[in-house]
Amino acid sequence: MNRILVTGGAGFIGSNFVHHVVAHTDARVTVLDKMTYAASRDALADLPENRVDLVVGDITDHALVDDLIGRSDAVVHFAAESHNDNSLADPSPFIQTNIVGTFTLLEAVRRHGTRLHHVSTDEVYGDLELDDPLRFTEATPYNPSSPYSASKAASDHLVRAWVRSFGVEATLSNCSNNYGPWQHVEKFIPRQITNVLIGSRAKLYGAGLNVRDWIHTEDHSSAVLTILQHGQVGETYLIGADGERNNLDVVRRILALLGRDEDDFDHVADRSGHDLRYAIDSTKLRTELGWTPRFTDFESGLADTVKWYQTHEHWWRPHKEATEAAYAAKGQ
Ligand code: NAD
Ligand code: TDX
Repeated sequence: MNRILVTGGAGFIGSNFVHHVVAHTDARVTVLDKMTYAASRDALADLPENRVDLVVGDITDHALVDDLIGRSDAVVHFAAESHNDNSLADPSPFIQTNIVGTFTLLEAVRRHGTRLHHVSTDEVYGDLELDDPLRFTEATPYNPSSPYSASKAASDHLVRAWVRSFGVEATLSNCSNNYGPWQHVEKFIPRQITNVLIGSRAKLYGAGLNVRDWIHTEDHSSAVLTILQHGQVGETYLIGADGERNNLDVVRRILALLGRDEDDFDHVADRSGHDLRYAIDSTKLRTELGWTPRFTDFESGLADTVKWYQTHEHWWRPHKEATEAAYAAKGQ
């Protein structure tokens, strides 16, 4: 795999993956990214020009996608509309990018016989009770709750159908909640950190008892590269690092790291259809492909992330005001 096409490679997780590929392989990377509000050129800025190039374009553009895939040995597909709250406000771009975009890529890899890895989310499985002893596995039935997770579920089904019906050489992964540098301030952890940094208060949806299974984005990248290199075509792998925390605990930890009182947050309007708990059992990936996460100390990963936002205000500040205005309009 000398030439890898990374869709959505200017986003939070995609850009981390591009850095990971440059550091751990000899491959050349082409990023295909529409450069939506969620993309960042800065996140790719310090990469060697002879290893990485950026094509600004849309994954629903058949001709462009066909041309780029015809010149690639493998495609890693991160491009998506990724924020649940946005999907509740306007589902339309989620249908277009996440479903039609994935269909467009599938037709091109089918024509060219190109290896595909499809990046998805644990949200396709719906949610768990707080005291459910079982976690999500590759056998858990699909039960998505939001327009975002339903669009990702649809994209997963398309990939599986193209594997079975057309022999497309694809693998899939469903990962839990990522955190780390370059995550947009609309998402939970960056929103709370930057709220405190601008002198505002953290904002917790509902009672804050919802549980997310946090994984550092660098561990997500190493898992995706492992699956791309060693995964079995047609197989799905769940990616997780045993990082379950409820939102209230995470907010309190951020407040403590920034020297604020542990109750210095507001309870705001809950998300409609808010999933209660996600939890991943990643045994298959660990035992079959030998992957292990490296950033398993969530508290120290969170402390590093807080420091990163403290030193990158020039990057997130331009997005902060509009993001908060949109939340305020919804009572959040
Ligand atoms: P992000 O919103 O930060 O980045 C998405 C990127 O895709 C952006 O750079 C954007 O410009 C690009 N994009 C959007 N529409 C496009 C289009 N039509 N054509 C080309 N590019 C387009 O998202 P993220 O958090 O980095 O998520 C990346 C992938 O990982 C998504 O597929 C998401 O479903 C999946 N995922 C995310 C998480 C998480 O916790 N963030 C967890 C599991 C899986
Ligand atoms: O201000 C907030 N307050 C709050 O309590 C925000 C933005 C969120 N929350 C809650 C909602 C969730 O329970 O925090 C939790 C995490 O919220 P998000 O960061 O929006 O993530 P989530 O909805 O869990 O989805 C994320 O993980 C799975 C990513 O955004 C998805 O792309 C990924 O598929």
